[in-house]
Amino acid sequence: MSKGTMNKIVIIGEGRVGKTSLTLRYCKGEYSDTQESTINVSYLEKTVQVNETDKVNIAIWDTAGQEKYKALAPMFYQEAVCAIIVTDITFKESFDKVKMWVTELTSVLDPNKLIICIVGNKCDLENNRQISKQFAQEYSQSVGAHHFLTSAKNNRGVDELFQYIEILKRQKQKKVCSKPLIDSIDRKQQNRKKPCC
Ligand SMILES: Nc1nc2c(ncn2[C@@H]2O[C@H](COP(=O)(O)OP(=O)(O)O)[C@@H](O)[C@H]2O)c(=O)[nH]1
Ligand SMILES: [Mg+2]
Repeated sequence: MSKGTMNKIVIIGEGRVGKTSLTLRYCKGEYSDTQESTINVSYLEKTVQVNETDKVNIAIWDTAGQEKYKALAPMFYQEAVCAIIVTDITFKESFDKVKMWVTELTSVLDPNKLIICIVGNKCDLENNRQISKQFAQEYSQSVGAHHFLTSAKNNRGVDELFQYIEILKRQKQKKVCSKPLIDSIDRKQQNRKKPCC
């Protein structure tokens, strides 16, 4: 069995959107309606068996979401393979800073390697929805991000989100790895075209 690598995932978004709840739901299978505010940064790990031979270790870095986290920005983001930007579908202002986060993330991390997911959490509160699915989906696409709907409360879409991140990560790695391979194939072909002697 392979030893497994560590994948850093950062989870960002406004306060009270459900960042900590999603992290706890995924890593510990726990949920609380009276989840206390996170102070500064917290960190949880989970080992996921991807198939019979592969497992991955995921480290989720959770923030307080307030201005405080800005001071940590570059170090906080460093080496993240994925950023999850959480919004609350019942609170449209939770989408206001999404663009700023995308800009900040892509200025610190290589956009070719980074996976960005924009999550609409609290989808159990469909009747109070303020952010349309179509808007969130189109916006996510326009910034090269992937859109997901979750409910940490009802445990909907949470495992799927993290499973999908693993699939996206593998796809990205293949693309990044295949580029030099394509370059080298190109070079070989060019060399072949050269007239001999
Ligand atoms: N209805 C509903 N409430 C949620 C959900 N996720 C989190 N909450 C609640 O929203 C509040 C803020 O959650 P929390 O995880 O602390 O948000 P954070 O500040 O972004 O970390 C808490 O009262 C949670 O119980 C969800 O999926 N559905
Ligand atoms: Mg929190």
